[in-house]
Amino acid sequence: MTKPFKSGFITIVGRPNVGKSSLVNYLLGEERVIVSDIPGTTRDAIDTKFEHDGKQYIIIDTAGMRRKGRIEDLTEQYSVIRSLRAIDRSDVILMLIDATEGVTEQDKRIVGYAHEGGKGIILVVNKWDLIEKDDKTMNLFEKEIREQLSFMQYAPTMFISAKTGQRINKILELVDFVAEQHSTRILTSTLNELVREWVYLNPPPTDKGRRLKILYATQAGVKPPTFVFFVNDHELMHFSYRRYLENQLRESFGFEGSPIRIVVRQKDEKRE
Ligand SMILES: Nc1nc2c(ncn2[C@@H]2O[C@H](COP(=O)(O)OP(=O)(O)OP(=O)(O)O)[C@@H](O)[C@H]2O)c(=O)[nH]1
Ligand SMILES: [Mg+2]
Repeated sequence: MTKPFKSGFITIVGRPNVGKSSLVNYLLGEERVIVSDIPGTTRDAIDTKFEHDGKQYIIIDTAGMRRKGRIEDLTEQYSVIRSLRAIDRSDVILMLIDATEGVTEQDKRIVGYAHEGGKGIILVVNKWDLIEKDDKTMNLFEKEIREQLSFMQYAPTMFISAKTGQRINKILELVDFVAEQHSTRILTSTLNELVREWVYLNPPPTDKGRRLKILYATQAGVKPPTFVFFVNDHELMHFSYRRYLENQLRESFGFEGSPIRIVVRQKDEKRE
């Protein structure tokens, strides 16, 4: 039996010269797109279909995006738009970070766009071959990334070399895993059982004598997983409690590499 087609669209993003096209070529096993050490080589977002392990993928190589203020010519503006549209069309984003430069402001902006768009995200540190390392280097680097991109603790990281091929064979496995997490559906009954438990363990604080009540919850969608909590009064849902619920959802279900959304709806209730 063939596995269901899940991992659809992958887009590779990152600043100019980080190695996006090199990675695409390595994954395809051929020199499909142009690689050069001149930043700005790729001008257009190029879609390539390929198969791996009986599964089909479409991978999009994008033009490296520069800092906003420096975008002068129209061709470049157009290629930025194409890169953003490529993100919109994909399920999983491979965000390439240059090991020799660390996370840049531009990286934060691109990854922020993918996060807001609810995309599956993997942080891929490329050019790992250029780093002088000992047994602590990877952990330190990872810690640094987590600090820089504090809003996306959920994204897994990988350390690769698109030049030597180091760990590239693991990328598609991780893409499949994140795509699965990104489209996970939780049974309403399971969800509500857990929500009751979470509220019991940590009841919402009162606000001017009134307490938030969660009446029930349901998953409204996937890609990204979106949860609707029906409550007695939406103004009583504070940021900290929302974060508590998000943490509990992640603890129970993982959703690795995927943002999750929480929507709060007020449900009018008869007075007791
Ligand atoms: N040492 C080393 N060099 C790399 C690696 N990946 C890419 N390069 C080199 O970095 C340069 C840029 O690679 P590209 O793949 O063209 O980079 P890109 O991100 O597609 O660049 P743009 O299309 O200009 O945005 C080339 O000279 C590559 O050979 C790597 O993992 N290690
Ligand atoms: Mg390129």
